[in-house]
Amino acid sequence: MEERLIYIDGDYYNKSEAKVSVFDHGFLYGDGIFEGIRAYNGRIFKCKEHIDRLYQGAKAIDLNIPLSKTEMTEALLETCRKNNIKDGYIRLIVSRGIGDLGLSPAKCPKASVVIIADSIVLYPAEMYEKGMKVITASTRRNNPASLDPQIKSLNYLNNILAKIEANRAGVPEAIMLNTMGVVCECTGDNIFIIKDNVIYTPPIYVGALDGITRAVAIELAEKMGYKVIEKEFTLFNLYNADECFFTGTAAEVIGVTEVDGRVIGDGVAGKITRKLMDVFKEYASDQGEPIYS
Ligand code: PXG
Repeated sequence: MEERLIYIDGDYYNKSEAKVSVFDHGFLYGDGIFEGIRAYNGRIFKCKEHIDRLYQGAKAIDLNIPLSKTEMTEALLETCRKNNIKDGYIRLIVSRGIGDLGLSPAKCPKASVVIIADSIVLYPAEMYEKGMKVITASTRRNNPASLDPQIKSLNYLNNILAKIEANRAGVPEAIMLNTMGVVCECTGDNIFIIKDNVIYTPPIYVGALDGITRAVAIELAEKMGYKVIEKEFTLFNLYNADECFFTGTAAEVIGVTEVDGRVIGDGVAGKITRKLMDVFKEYASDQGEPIYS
């Protein structure tokens, strides 16, 4: 395959030549934001939603993105075209840009925009069939008063610490609680549980990313006739749920069958979860911003 072409601040570089400065505050301090976006069937899935979330994150960290939303969308589409993307994964990064060795963003005159359009490695197909075994991390999700998990920031150490716990336990994902013990989300996925045919997901304010796949899952589940309630719950409720599933751009919708050694429901991906997985797949296949006219 030809080498990937990476967008950096308006120019395209071969993957091997695509480099940013070691003085970029994204590198020095994790100062910046990013989005992980999917393309299905030659369309960017939920393009506007990802762009909107990026600009909201920028607002929250007081970062001025040097492109309009329209220009950003065009850059995304063009990067996909240059890489012949039909189905793929797009990583959009906006860093604070080049500054000096001090913390202050005031020393960074211009934010930097990077777009990578590549393929994506999914969880093994078998895991979608059989469901996933996971653990709860001892690392708590960032307190929104310190660093709001709604900001998809370049500082993912909180999530990475939880992921290390998952790796050590030999499972692919970890559930994260807030400092009060309320279930928030996972390292890269939102979480849902189902009890007596009602679907529950934590409200965003407990400390979670306002996931775009989460919103789609809520919309589709409601269209299917299920009641979806945003409500706080604890591990007790999770262990005793009939079904559990995760949502995320990378994972899509995936069933969870075991948490901390407790079997969820009857130990296979639940009935409602499986229906939702199918409905999601169908919905995602013909939605989004067309890459090729
Ligand atoms: N919570 C967190 C902390 C995330 O990072 C989600 C929830 C799901 O949100 P979306 O909007 O994607 O439904 C995320 C998203 C990766 C990767 O490469 C991670 C995400 C998205 C895409 C790729 O690990 N996390």
